[in-house]
Amino acid sequence: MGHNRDDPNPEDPMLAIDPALIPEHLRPVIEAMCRTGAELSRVIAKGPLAGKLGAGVGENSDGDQQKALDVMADEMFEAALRGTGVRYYASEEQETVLTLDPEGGYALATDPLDGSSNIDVNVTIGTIFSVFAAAESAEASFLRPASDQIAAGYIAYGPQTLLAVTFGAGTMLFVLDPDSGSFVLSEDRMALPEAAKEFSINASNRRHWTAPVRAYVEECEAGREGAKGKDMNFRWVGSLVAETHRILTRGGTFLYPADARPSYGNGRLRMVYEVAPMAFLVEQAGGKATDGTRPILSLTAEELHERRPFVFGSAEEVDRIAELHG
Ligand code: FBP
Repeated sequence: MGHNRDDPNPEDPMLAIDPALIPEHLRPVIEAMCRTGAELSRVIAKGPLAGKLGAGVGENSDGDQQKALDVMADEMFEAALRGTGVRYYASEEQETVLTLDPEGGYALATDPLDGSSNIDVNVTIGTIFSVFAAAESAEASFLRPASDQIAAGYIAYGPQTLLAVTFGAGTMLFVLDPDSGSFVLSEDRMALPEAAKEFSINASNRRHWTAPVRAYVEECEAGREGAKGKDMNFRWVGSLVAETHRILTRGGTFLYPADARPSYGNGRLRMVYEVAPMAFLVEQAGGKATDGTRPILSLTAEELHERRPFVFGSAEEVDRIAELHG
């Protein structure tokens, strides 16, 4: 890094983010996430020139296929977070929690590479992370109310590399300047529009949906002739990070509900390192996030890799979905 972490200098061109914008105690953690995100974005930009990034290399603890880039990203974040004050490191790609620094004050959970089916097709993918104050054990650090998060963020690797991050006082947006290698603030308070014109759900699962989910999608499809009285557009990228960024920017709703497929009784997305951090970011931008009815931030994970139905976006729509469930 070439700079002293105890005395960060905002002018230092080696810093990946302006430390003045980050709570002091979390600076080394966020700096490591940014530096590694910038490195990863260079690998991703090379695509096939960097090797077979989308090649299957094994399975994670839950039987999901791991791609080469999933494993590479996990190794990079784990290595970068050593010495930053992170005591416990939990990753989608690792079955158990690692102790990085027994003296550290934080527990960080991450999906190091989200949207891996999009690696080979040059569509936005990302990194998601959630930070808690470390508790007396790894379990106690992560299996607690989602409202205990002290920070959450995503890095989106798309046409631009972006960081959205919250420390509980709004959601900030940074853009990676490829010339300087630093994340530069572009919005100090993202504001998720209250009303939506777009909805997102994997429609190929329609036959497996519950009645309330089907009813909501039918309302959206009915457009101005239906109960909504307005036309709605449909979008599905297949990368939670890309979907969240679009919705934070121009509103909309996202649903990955429970459905009738075997092993989809709680949807697909993981509570600790996908659902909870996105819920924190969305709520800090003025949106809502539920499991269909209950606010995600009021829920507590019981297992590290558990799944949770996830609905988020513009407040009006998320309320309507809860009403249909009621
Ligand atoms: P990964 O972490 O394995 O990439 O899975 C998560 C995810 O890709 C989300 O980013 C996305 O919203 C969802 O799965 C897509 O699921 P589906 O392929 O069922 O539409």
